[in-house]
Amino acid sequence: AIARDDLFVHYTLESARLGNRPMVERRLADLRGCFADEAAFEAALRQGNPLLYSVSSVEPAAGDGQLHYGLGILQPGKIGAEYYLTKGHLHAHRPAAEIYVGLAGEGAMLLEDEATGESRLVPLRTHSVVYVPGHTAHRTVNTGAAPLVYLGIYPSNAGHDYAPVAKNNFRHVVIERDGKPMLVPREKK
Ligand code: PAN
Ligand code: ZN
Repeated sequence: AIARDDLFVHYTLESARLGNRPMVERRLADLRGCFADEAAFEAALRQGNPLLYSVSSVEPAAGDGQLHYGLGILQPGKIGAEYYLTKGHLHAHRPAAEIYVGLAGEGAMLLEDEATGESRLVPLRTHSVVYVPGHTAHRTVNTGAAPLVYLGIYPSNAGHDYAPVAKNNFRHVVIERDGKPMLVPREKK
């Protein structure tokens, strides 16, 4: 049977930690290559190596039909005009979809269809749910001034494949323009 502390898990929005599960922390230096403005990235890194996001996960059981979930907290900030973001990934099991539930703060999901390259920017905020289809690279961005807290729920066999995004990044970037988030094509290097 599934352990009792995997049946009921408490979290707070402050720590955004699921029970006592370990938190995976991603700092600025871990995001090398993700931001469009490399000079702004190196300049920010010379000032320090802040925590950008952390995720704690609950994995009650593996196998057909089972679910895993993770609680993420993404800090507000920008590198150049580009909002703080997660690395982003495809699921190793490509058909695996995911549900994101916004719990606090204001942000968005950048979705990119692996087959067509079509990009979409979908708001992620309190009292909203985002459906991430299978075969879709997904990245979370914080477009607000407060931490963005969200829950991601996915099939236990989804897995993470970071390699395609690490190699090609996303085709679009989410930047602030006139105080508002905007999706623009990434400039070719
Ligand atoms: C999320 C992500 C979380 C961190 O739980 O793993 O937001 O983003 P990266 O994994 O891209 O660093 C999820 O989508 N799980 O499948
Ligand atoms: Zn995912």
